[in-house]
Amino acid sequence: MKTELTQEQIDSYQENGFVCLDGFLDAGELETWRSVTEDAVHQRLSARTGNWEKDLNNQGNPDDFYAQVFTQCVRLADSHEGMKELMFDERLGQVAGTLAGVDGIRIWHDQALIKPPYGNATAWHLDNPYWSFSSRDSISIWVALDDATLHNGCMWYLPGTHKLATYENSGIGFNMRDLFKPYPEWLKIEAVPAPCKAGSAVFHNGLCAHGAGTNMTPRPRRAMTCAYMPDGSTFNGQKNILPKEYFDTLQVGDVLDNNEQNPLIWKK
Ligand SMILES: O=C(O)CCC(=O)C(=O)O
Ligand SMILES: [Fe+2]
Repeated sequence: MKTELTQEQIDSYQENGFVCLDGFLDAGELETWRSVTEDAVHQRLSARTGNWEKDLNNQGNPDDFYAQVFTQCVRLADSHEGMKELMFDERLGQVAGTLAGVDGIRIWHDQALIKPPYGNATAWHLDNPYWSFSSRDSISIWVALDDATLHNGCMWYLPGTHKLATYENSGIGFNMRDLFKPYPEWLKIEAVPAPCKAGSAVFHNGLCAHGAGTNMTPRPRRAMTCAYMPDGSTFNGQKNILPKEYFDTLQVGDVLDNNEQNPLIWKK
């Protein structure tokens, strides 16, 4: 794992709200991430229906637009030991924390995102407004398990929007342009694609606008991702991925420091 960061990469992340680290995983690590992700996704989908192949292709209602954006599996580390080992790697927290300029990193949630062959585009959106904490320093890693290209739905960003975004959000719906309703001035910003080789990692700020194109190939575009919360972040009242029993114990303003729910994977 290539964990060294140049000052230029850190500055670029801070300025643009995203940065691509080419060759983040070596060939052996990439193989491990691929097989662990595949196993964890199959396990999760078979737990859902007992037939992962059907589920992989027909998530929920197959006619739903969103089912064909990607197969989405959240919090795989909760139930898969191999994924837990990958996600709890302190080095991931160190790279994320160094880019974000924070002293500690907790896992918000991991997430496998597999855009199917000829799958729909991922509409422009912000991540942090979905989550149960509000931080201008939240950060996610997006690891390409296949080469991510302009053809198969690589990530795209609106640079600098992490500095402008409020917590208003449009959700991820059918319309690519919905995010521009609360932020019409962003229509003037030129989007930047982040194509990268398999094994590369793209990091983005949870308030940086991003989306992905249609997959115009007959192969899936697989990514394994994890969203991180800066240590010390506080509860904002939203449930998101928190289990009900834990959510019910929280008051707005409480520090989210439960290591079962949000493991601290790195501290400066
Ligand atoms: O993989 C995609 O198409 C979208 C990923 C995304 O929105 C994210 O990682 O926050
Ligand atoms: Fe996102």
